[in-house]
Amino acid sequence: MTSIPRQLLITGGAGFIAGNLVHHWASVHPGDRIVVLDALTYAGNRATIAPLIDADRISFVQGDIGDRALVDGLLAENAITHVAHLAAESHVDRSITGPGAFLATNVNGTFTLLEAFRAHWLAAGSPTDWRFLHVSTDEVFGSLEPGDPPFNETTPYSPRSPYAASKAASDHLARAWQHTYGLPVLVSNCSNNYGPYHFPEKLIPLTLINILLGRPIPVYGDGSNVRDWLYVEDHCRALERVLLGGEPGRTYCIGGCNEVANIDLVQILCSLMDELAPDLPVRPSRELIRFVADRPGHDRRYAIDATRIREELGWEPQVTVQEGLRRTVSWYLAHPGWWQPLLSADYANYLESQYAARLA
Ligand code: NAD
Ligand code: TDX
Repeated sequence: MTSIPRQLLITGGAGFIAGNLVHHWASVHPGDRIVVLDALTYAGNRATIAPLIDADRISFVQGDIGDRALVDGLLAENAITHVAHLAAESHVDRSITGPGAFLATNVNGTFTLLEAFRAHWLAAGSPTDWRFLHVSTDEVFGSLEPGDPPFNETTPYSPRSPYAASKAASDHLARAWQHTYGLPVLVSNCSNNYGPYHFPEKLIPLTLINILLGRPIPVYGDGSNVRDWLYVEDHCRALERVLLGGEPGRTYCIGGCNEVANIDLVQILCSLMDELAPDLPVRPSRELIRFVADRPGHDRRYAIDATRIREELGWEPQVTVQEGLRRTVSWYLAHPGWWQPLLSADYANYLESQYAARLA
């Protein structure tokens, strides 16, 4: 374990996973100083961490990870010793219609952050207990067919969407900065997350909100594509283990061991909503399911073998998919004040651009 107290920079902290990580870290390590850097793109929501900002438990800086002067100042002024880098463009469908932002943030933004942290680390005399955790995805490994063994840390990279390619590029940069400059960098590759504060463009929150609004639930293709679902708090606990106990230069695969076909997942969500939501415009909710045109290049299946992080760092998921989905449904039902403001004109335009043709 690295020394305390730590000054931790969390990039993308107004987003889904990093927002959960901010809450987790503030509660488990109250002595650490937490600084969040987030550009507040469409996916960033200050409300996710507002109680911590307003209570002066964390510092919030609105800005771009690609702004070198801003990042240099922030690292120096806050004497940052640890970075958890999660800021990214994260949605595969958006990467298909507009890949430019993915290269700007995921590739160039990560490059800028690595260079800024390297200069800051060198100026401090290259401390051995500082850390930079680059958070990535299982999508860099490509697509599995049914029966293939799950991805692990030795699986060759084979990204197939613009999003996955941009994340793969950033993973290579992170590892190269460790190998060449000795920067204490760690990389993690995780499977699909779900839970509170998830932006309603992704399958699970989109399904829940469409059910609440009585809108069609779009299932791509025949719904047989498989994802390995991990409750976001389990991911946060894994990131904590990697940041504090992982070996620089090493990669850790993180996954839920919860492979579910999309159509089965949507059916479970419909049943949970029918059970837990008091008033629904359409009941049973499964009547809203529509099979629509497939995502171009849609990866068939993802699955992670998390043996390394279990054996070396003692992590394993604590929340089953049944329990996690129930918690997630309950959270969205209890927090309309979080998600209703997200249903803006921009969001409506996004849905229109994605689904108008597919649902016609
Ligand atoms: P998200 O889209 O919910 O949040 C991303 C955050 O980054 C937003 O708050 C956004 O405002 C911020 N951001 C975007 N561009 C920025 C920039 N240039 N400068 C500063 N901030 C910027 O994403 P997420 O789903 O929480 O994913 C977080 C990270 O975890 C990403 O790196 C993603 O690749 C990785 N990941 C996600 C999943 C998943 O299932 N969601 C799984 C594995 C890995
Ligand atoms: O409306 C939909 N209908 C549908 O069938 C949407 C939005 C998705 N899908 C399918 C596509 C996928 O097979 O559901 C599955 C999950 O889709 P997303 O929620 O968009 O996630 P995915 O593309 O698997 O990527 C997610 O997990 C890996 C995150 O968005 C990435 O950031 C992460 O790296």
